[in-house]
Amino acid sequence: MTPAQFVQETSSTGEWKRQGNRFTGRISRESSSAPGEGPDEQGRWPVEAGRYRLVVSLACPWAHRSIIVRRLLGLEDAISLAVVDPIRDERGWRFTLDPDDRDPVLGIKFLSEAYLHTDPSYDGRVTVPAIVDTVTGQVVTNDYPQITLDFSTEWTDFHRADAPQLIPADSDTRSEMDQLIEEIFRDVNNGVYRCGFATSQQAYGTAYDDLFARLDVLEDRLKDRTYLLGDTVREVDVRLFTTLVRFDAVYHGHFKCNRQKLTEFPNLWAYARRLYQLPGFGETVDFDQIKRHYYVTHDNINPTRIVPKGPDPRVWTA
Ligand SMILES: N[C@@H](CCC(=O)N[C@@H](CS)C(=O)NCC(=O)O)C(=O)O
Repeated sequence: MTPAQFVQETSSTGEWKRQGNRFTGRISRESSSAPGEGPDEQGRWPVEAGRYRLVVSLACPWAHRSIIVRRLLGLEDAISLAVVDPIRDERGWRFTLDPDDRDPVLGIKFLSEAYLHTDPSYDGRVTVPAIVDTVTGQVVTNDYPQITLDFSTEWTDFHRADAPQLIPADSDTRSEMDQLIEEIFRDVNNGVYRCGFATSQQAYGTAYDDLFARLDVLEDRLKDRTYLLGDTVREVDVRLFTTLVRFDAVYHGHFKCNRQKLTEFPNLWAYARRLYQLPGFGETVDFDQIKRHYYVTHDNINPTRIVPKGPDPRVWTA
């Protein structure tokens, strides 16, 4: 069998099995802690503007969700943003885009410092997005699916006046969204990684079939809808967008998701461009960092680390 990019997350039959999220703290309106204090007895950190730092890579689709939602809800002043270098070295994510290679607020050079400060025995992958508490230096959460939901529900006091309702209030629509989120995570968001990190032909083939079967369903769904749940942008649209925007630039070639390009699905392509042109979406996309991250960092898949020149990003705005 070929060597895996991430050995500990690869099954004996070559399937990619993503690690769990180690830090699952919540910043909650219900917290009984006072400002500046740590989590209450139920593990809930207090909502406090200016206290927490969201650490992201602009390349990472999971982090990209949190960047878009923070922007859509107008939380830029309440939750500050730290951006890591898209290229990890053997010590992981680093703050080499900042002066002195150090995050100016947290004072650290590597995200791993915050992980190990919080749990000295941590030996998993150090991942973004992560929310770090600037008072204690601890990682509150790297639980990416919950981070954006909590931005919507727990930070309402700091939302901008016309913030979109990313989570539907109506319970039927909410259930429909939750089911879509699950299917899209399994087959599309994580599906492209299941293709790219598979180390057996069979595991790759299954992931590829699941991915394109799901894209076919979504293509059909979008024939008479502006967004996945109708006329309003929802959390699920953000989650699908961050995979679609990387599709032709990275997943089609690097991860071998190549039955079709995104541009060859008429409805999905029109939908992705519609989102791209909304405030908060296209302006947060950095194709250069996206391509350099994947093609340079996954050197088991791309040992030469050559970054492809195409595709031309101007198709997104044409
Ligand atoms: N926290 C999740 C998802 C976030 C994630 O995978 N982020 C990637 C970047 S897209 C990362 O930080 N990877 C670090 C690494 O592989 O060492 C996980 O552990 O799989």
